[in-house]
Amino acid sequence: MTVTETTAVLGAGIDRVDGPAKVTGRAAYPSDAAYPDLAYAALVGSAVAAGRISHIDAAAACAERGVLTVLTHENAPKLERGTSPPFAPATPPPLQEDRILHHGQYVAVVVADTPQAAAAAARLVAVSYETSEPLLDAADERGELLTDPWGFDTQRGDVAAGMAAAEISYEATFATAENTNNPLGLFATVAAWNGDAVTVHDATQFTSNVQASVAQAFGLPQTAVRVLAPYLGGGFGSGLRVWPHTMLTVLAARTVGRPVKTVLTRPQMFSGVGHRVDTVQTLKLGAKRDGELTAIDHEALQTVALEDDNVEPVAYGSSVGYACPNVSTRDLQRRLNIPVPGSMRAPGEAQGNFALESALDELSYELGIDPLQLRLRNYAEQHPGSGLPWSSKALRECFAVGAERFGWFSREPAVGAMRDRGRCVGYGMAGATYGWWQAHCEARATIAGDGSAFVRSAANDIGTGTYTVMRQLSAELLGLDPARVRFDLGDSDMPYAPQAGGSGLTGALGNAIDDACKRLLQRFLDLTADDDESPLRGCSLDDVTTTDGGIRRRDDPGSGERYEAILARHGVTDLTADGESNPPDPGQTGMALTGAFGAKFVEVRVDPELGLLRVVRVVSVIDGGRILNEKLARSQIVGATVGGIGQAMFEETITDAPSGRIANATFGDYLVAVNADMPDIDVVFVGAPDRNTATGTKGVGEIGLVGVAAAIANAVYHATGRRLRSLPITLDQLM
Ligand code: MCN
Ligand code: MOS
Repeated sequence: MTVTETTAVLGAGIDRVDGPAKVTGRAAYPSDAAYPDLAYAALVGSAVAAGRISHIDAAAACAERGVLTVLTHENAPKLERGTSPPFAPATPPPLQEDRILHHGQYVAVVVADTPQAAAAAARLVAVSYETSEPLLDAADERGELLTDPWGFDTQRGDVAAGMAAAEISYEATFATAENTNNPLGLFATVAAWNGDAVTVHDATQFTSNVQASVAQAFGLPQTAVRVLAPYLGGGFGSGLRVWPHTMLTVLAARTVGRPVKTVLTRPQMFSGVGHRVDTVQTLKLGAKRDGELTAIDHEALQTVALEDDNVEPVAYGSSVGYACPNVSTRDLQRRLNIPVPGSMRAPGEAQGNFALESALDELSYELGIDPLQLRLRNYAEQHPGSGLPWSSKALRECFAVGAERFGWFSREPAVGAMRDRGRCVGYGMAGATYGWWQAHCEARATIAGDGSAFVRSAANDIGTGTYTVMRQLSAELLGLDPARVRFDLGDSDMPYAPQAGGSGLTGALGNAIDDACKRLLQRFLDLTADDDESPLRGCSLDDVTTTDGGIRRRDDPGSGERYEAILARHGVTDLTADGESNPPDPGQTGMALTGAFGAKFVEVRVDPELGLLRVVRVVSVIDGGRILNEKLARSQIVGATVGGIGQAMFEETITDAPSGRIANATFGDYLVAVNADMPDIDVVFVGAPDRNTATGTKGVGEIGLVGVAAAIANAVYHATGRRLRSLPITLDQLM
């Protein structure tokens, strides 16, 4: 009963099942939650980045018509810090003291009858500060330096010996800018108390954790907190953590005794829901003349907020990318007076891969080896750290198929040798690996009396397609038409689910549903076990298949029964089973935990006089294990490629010194890649079902972004001879 093949229901891809609700406006996003008597909160942010509040005067704001209350550190009740599951650590609880840790830190919440009244009164809250000099720069040595903050550093072999054995050595420093996630949907929270229990509608990628976190912060049992998050207007990682505005909304609603809604402003989205940290990275490589790597040494310094535990393995990725015997990777953090960071699509890999894949490109020129050949020369046949076999790896095929589709072999190897109508033409490529972050997940499956299915889990669909692929998967497992399966998510009353993050939800949830459906089938077989009237009498799970709305014998596909017939005959109204999935244990499976792989090929054109850079073609070949819905998976890779182009060429969050204010916190000033910047994006999936889990999927949400920036920078070098080691690549660097 394992689903590993492409079937009529799975693979090719059906349209999004939530599409009609979204385009007709029926899909209720968190900010759409409506309550009679709803009040509105507006948040006041600190105007300085460091120091303390010397005086705060809310009298003028309180006196405004329609204002219900103003909460500040002087009158806010105590809040505990929320829960900290991996990759979604709790943020410091708001309004607990007079210290200021960053610009934009919430110093007051104004609650009023209308959003307009709240926003107007928020401007009347008078705050005086005792300012101290903020730490804003990663290079500022006064900021505390954390080494190996999460135990991710890796050490294998002997890097010094590897360097000594090298015939050619390489060292360079790379820098990547701070980026901001910028989902289109402004994050919002609506909180409504009912006695001692609270319902929270929240913009989140992790419903179950908002429930646990709010419960912990407010000293409630989890059963007193219900979190609803059926839709999210994008997240790209910013919805992984529970942010202060969520806690403040719950607090405000309790204070005024009415439901309260908070919708962040766009500038607050820059300081209040995380960002991709900037990095400075030093990369050293040692190699033989034939291209064999003898040593990799990667040290990455990233920034982090004061009193925060953001996690971002930047250098770490260099330990698993290639088959090098001597590797050291070290991640360092500098604590600064900056807003709390968070994950942004492919956190860590996005920055670290840029350094590694740029460095390999440079090395290939020094060695006179084709960049693609250099990657193949160092192909990791086993997981380089553990030596265990991969549970699936088709990176070689990614390279081969990509090179073929792109026309890599027609590339003129010399720098600046390719021209077209006055433009310098460059071909660049990069390899991409993504980690494996599947977490414990639960699901519940029911077959109703009419033979239709009802499957649920507290998981999230953040625009990815969870609703669709889980309905498909359930239909396939139970042998039902997808139209007869209702799959629902986004409610913390449903079985626990981990974050839609780390590209791990499809694996975690898919395998939990697989387990639930198998247990459900077992319950049916328990009913028919000694049922003389059933053709399934005595059958075990291994003896049957599911199709046409019921169960059939494998040895005699003509004999079987529909679910409703079994239920009716036994006088049972419906049957339910709970299932779960856990990360496979390499100690038991003998296989490494294996994420997605990819190969990126890019063509750029550079105007040699104006420095104008255009990406004209991207070929992205991905090994995502078994693909559940190719249409949606492709959409993931296209979207992530757009994000990668943004990272490479446009996105840069700029902090003003010494105020610590984000200087470009609007869509007018913060550039993202738009339609007019988009090249032709060709996406291909290769590979086989992953052997580590029942459903055989690997994540595809982030791998599409990894490698795009390096491939672009490498293509720029090929076109122009300019080696650009800092992102974003801007016009002035190319003049
Ligand atoms: N899929 C598939 N076959 C697979 C794996 C995935 O068909 N083998 C498809 C499915 O449609 C699935 C989607 O790809 O819903 C993403 O699955 P997965 O890779 O498991 O990623 P998650 O469900 O964990 O989603 C999170 C991931 C991350 S970490 C970020 S960041 C991100 C991303 O997804 N943010 C997104 N994609 C996004 N897409 C949209 N529209 N909006 C975001 O904010
Ligand atoms: Mo994705 S950055 O792990 O939500």
